[in-house]
Amino acid sequence: MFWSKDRETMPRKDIENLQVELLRENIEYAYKNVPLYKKKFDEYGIDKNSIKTIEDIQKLPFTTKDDFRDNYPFGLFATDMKKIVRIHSSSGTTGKPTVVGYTSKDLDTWSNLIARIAAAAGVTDEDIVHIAFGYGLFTGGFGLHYGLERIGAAIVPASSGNTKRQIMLIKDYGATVLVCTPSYALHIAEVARESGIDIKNDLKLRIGMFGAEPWSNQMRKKIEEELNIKAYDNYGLSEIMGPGFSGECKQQDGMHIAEDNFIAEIINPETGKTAKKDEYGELVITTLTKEALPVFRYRTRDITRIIKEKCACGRTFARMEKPIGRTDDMLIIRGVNVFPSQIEEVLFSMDGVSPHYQIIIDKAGALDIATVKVEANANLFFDEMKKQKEFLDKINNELKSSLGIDVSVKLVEPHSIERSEGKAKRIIDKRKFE
Ligand code: DLL
Repeated sequence: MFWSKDRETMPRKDIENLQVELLRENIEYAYKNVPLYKKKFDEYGIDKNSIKTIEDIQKLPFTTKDDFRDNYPFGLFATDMKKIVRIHSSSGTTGKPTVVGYTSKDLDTWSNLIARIAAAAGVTDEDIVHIAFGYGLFTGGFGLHYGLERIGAAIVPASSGNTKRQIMLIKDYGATVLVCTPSYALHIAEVARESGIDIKNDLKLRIGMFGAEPWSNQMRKKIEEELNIKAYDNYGLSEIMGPGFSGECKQQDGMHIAEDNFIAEIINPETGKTAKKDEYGELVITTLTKEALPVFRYRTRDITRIIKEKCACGRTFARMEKPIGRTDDMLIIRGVNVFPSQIEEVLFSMDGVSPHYQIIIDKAGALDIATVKVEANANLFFDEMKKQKEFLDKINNELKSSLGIDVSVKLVEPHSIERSEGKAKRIIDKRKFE
């Protein structure tokens, strides 16, 4: 299903022409209204005439999280506060949060972009949508809310917390769509099962729209089986708007990027150079229609790749693959680069472990050491030492053959890893406390 078919099926040439036109306008707009961009563009000798083709975007300087920090709280806003009607911010574990603002035009654009990804996942005005993202400074709750409302669905703004109550509401109100993080979806399934709910018969859920954290295709399979739904991924980040940047269609084969509102690039995170076609690298995003907060070449630190081939659904917008992780979360274990998501894929492909895990990273000299804590299934021979050892050896071998490294795996009791109601805390990096 399409929300804005003319746009979503534009010939690629027209998409690029539109991007060039909007980028040129946006450079002029930011130059006039944002001191940081005036300074950066002067330094780089950039004006709108520097952009003739889409590749010319590579002439522009990057924007980073530090630019947001240095201009905290409102220094990057391009409009005066009178025009700002909403403020969100990213959680940020250390230091000041990243603050983002929206004009009413921005909120309108945002709702349409969410409506687009929801329609692509098959949500209609007949659906009852349970939103279990936190409503607050986080962009997830309010972002999804207004877009789904625009589709005409009935929204249950449950917000996060109190999982048992959430399940009661999902059941009693007959929710057909669940919106939250993938890790919370699994937790909801777990608590529902334990509370004696027969998910297939007692619940009416049919679609999940999950995002805000990395999750593997194996995890998707688990969620789909456990909740008896189709689970669709969507991606975004506060700095460029929030959710709505990209989302999956029925093919579940990459998230279509709203290329009429953003330019997406992939760069080599070390050199900053544009990656080759189909290559993995860091996603860099330029906004084309944001009024309150235009951002040029924002370095997301998320590692993914972009596929431009036409999708079977008919959309021409390029797709991004599920991000495999963040550059900040990449481990170098004995010289091998590893992302936590690769460890997740191996764990989830094994019978006997539950989908709850944590990776603890420490340093021994110059080397990173990773220990994976994973919960055994309740019925996994917890007292039988020999069988347990055999099982651990099997996981270790599996990890070694698929990642080429040794990680030590610890089986822990069911329920001993903390469940999250928002983004799961998968990585405990002890190196950062040194
Ligand atoms: O997480 C926006 C969002 C809300 C997206 C709801 C989707 C649904 P932030 O809190 O600023 O914004 O965090 C952004 O989360 O840079 C990624 O590292 C990660 N992330 C978001 N979506 C995905 C996804 C929201 N689908 C950061 N897959 C991003 C993998 C994701 N990582």
